[in-house]
Amino acid sequence: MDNGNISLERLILKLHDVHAVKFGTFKLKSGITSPIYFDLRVIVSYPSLMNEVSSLLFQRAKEAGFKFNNVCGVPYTALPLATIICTQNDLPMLIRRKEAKDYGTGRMIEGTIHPGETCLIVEDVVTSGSSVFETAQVLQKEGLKVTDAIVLMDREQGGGERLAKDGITLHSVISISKLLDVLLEAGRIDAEVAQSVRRFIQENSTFKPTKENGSPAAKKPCTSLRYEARAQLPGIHPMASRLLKLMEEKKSNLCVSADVTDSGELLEVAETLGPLICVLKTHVDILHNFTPDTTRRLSELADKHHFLIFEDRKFADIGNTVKHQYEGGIYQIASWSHIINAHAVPGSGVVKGLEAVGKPLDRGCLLIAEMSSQGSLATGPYTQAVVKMADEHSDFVFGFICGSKISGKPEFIHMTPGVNMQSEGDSLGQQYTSPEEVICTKGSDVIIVGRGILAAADRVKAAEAYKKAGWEAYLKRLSLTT
Ligand code: 5BU
Repeated sequence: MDNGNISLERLILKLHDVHAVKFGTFKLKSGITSPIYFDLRVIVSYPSLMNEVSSLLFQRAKEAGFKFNNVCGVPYTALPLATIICTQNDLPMLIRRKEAKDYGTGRMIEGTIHPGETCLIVEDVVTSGSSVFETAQVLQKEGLKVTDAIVLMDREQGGGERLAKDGITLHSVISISKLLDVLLEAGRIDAEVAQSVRRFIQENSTFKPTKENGSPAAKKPCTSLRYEARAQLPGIHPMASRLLKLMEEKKSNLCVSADVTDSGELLEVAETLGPLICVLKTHVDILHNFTPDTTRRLSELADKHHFLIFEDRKFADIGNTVKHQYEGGIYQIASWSHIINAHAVPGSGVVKGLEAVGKPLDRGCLLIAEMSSQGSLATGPYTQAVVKMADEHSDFVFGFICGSKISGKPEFIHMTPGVNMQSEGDSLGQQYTSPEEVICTKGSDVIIVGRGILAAADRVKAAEAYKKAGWEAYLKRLSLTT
């Protein structure tokens, strides 16, 4: 165990000692009843605790490795924490006023502002991320850049994802999972309490766009940029640019998931639905009669009907193995699939291995950040880590498989499976939403539809309906944000 871990555990116990974290039944601002409550305001009465919290916050910022020129605490609890960080590390501080002065300058920020500089935000507890976001907006209005926020306690209820949508990475010192583990091990709480808190957190993500939780994501539609404008962004990945242009040309954000087991049928789907789609997704290993001729003819159809091929192989091994899986074997995926996807579980080696094969062939990769299936473990901090991995490998990674817009960068493409206009799910855990929900409310870019089209009596008619619904949702999103 390193020193960082030792002091983190000690800190958690101290926070519990001073009742900064409480267990019981608490009515929150939102009206929801919570089994856990944080009151970090009490720590101002404990100077050594204030120093400890401040140094762990600063240490976390250093570990995250980004650069900043100023520090601003979210009023009020984080104000003294920001002060300590700044005085101890010789950093300029900015103070955000809660209300503008009605005399003098009327300014919302106190301190010397140098537009173009970066300001780190410090906060005590994050639930939905809205307080951090409001502070960021005020700083950004003054010409400051806000890319990162540090928080002592992340309640893991969607604040990180919500901020990521606005281009702010949230770094936390203590996650609620860590807090529960430490308190449980120290005998401060029992397994039942820990379990009830875990359940509460899972069931009350503020990021889920429901009316009940009044999530900002529910109220605020996402990106206002047109696909064609995003295609022109400087530095955009060529595959993202190609896809965005193609979507605008064909007026289609529909990817058909051609989950058929016969090669002839796959080619027929490509021939008949090709004109209506931007991407054709395959699972080549479910074909019972695959030959290299299948993918040769599929490539011809992709050229003829202007769509991209996406082999949904979900690479998830060490770099050296995925290189062989991508390039070789019977399927030789790299030779015909424009797009592939990968799980981030193995760490960045998986992307490096795939990139070594795919980059010279001008291919692109999507990272699986969330899954549509019930009980998926790809949520919260995992999803955030995937976004970070994509940022670090944007030479090859050009987007995500996800349920909603998870990155604030318009260069990244968001593709969402689990779309069906007739059904709510299947008996094996698949969960469906509508094209409108995916594109307009959740801000994703591409709908991925399998059985919604394949199981229809008339596949062309069904594909036309999904194409229309997806495009109308995109136009609605534009109209709501312009
Ligand atoms: P469906 O028939 O629309 O349920 O098919 C969805 C397709 O998308 C299917 O090929 C899955 O393998 C794929 N998929 C998914 O459904 N959910 C995910 O999270 C991922 C892929 Br990743």
